[in-house]
Amino acid sequence: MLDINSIRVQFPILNQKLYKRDLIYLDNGATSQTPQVVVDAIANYYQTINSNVHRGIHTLSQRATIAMEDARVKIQKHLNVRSEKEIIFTKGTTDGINIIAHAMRFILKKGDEVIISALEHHSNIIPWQMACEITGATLKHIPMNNKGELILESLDSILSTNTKIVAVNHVSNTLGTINPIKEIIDKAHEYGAWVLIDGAQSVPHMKIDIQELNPDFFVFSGHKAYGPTGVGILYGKENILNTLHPYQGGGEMIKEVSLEKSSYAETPFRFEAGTPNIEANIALAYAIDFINDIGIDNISKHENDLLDYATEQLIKLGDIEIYGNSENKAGVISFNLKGAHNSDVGSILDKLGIAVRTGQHCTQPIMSFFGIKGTVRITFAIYNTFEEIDIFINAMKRVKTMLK
Ligand code: 7TS
Repeated sequence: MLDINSIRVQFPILNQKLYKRDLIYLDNGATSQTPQVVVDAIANYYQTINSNVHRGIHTLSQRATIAMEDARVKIQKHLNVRSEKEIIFTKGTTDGINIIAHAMRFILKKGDEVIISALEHHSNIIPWQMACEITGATLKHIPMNNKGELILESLDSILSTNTKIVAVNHVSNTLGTINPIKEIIDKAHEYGAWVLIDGAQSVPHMKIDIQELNPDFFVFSGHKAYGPTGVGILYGKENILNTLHPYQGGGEMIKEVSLEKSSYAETPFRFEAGTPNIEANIALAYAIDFINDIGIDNISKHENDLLDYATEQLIKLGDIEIYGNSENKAGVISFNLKGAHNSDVGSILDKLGIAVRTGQHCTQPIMSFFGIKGTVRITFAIYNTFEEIDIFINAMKRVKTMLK
């Protein structure tokens, strides 16, 4: 049995009152909280080894370099990636997708096709629209059904030898749908297309085995996985990455430079121009340790139990419409109280000490699909408890009497 209280004490931020009530944090899909070990890792970096990496002959610089490169190896092992050269430090999921979509501007041409899905976050839509706009390539998408599941059968008719890349998320941030990415990756590979997986909402919640899944690119954000903001990871296959055009030019990403022309370094440095977010990169490895100390399967199970319980209680409450009813679903519930505006529900919950997200969740196409303006969304992390769900449901009872 997991002792959630012993986990909660590692998150000082949770131990506070908002409007005289205990804070209940149910907005983990936007940003998860950071355990004390991660906060300490950041402070420790500045207190002991702060200096620039990969540059210095002096001891502090060497220590900072070793700490950051050790973090890269820890993340490599955690995702079961073949080589640490395939792990690139980025600013986050958005940055990782943009690095690849930008490189595709040098590859795509008229007649080529890019496939996304109806379930994507804007960060996995806009960069592809921009790449297609510049190159004349065509953007297509895998549609979804009323449960918020991708209609995989349609992929056969959308894929062709013109498809150059398929970019889909692993878990929908708005509906919680867990997409069948292994099938999507295998099908796309039959046509010789690359696949990018947006793992922003899966890495914190389930086991990821890159060598088994075999995507060409995989991205996620540190701040949704108990790590700091401003750091993310782009995984890419080494042989592909070394052929891609770098996103930004600058220090550390070069082999040789003259005033006329330069050659680029190999991955990962090819894509890490300039001084990186050193302390956050190092601290992300501490977040990975935190996850592994609890066990990712234990985290998945606890969040699934919370999902089942909260879904059941919300339905019992009545007058609730839940969006996203896939059999295969992670700890995300998007809903509306019938007749009430999502932001009114969210504002009242906030005054009752409960943090939820409201609105479109950067997924306007999903809102259009359901013909709605937005939803109230609750998303779980390992420190959430069944008692918190009970308090949330009681708060929703109050909201209902106030707004109906
Ligand atoms: N992809 C998915 C599936 C996401 O959920 C998010 C952020 C992103 C990409 C972008 O991540 P970033 O770290 O680069 O900003 N999702 C959310 C959310 O659901 N609420 O706030 C941010």
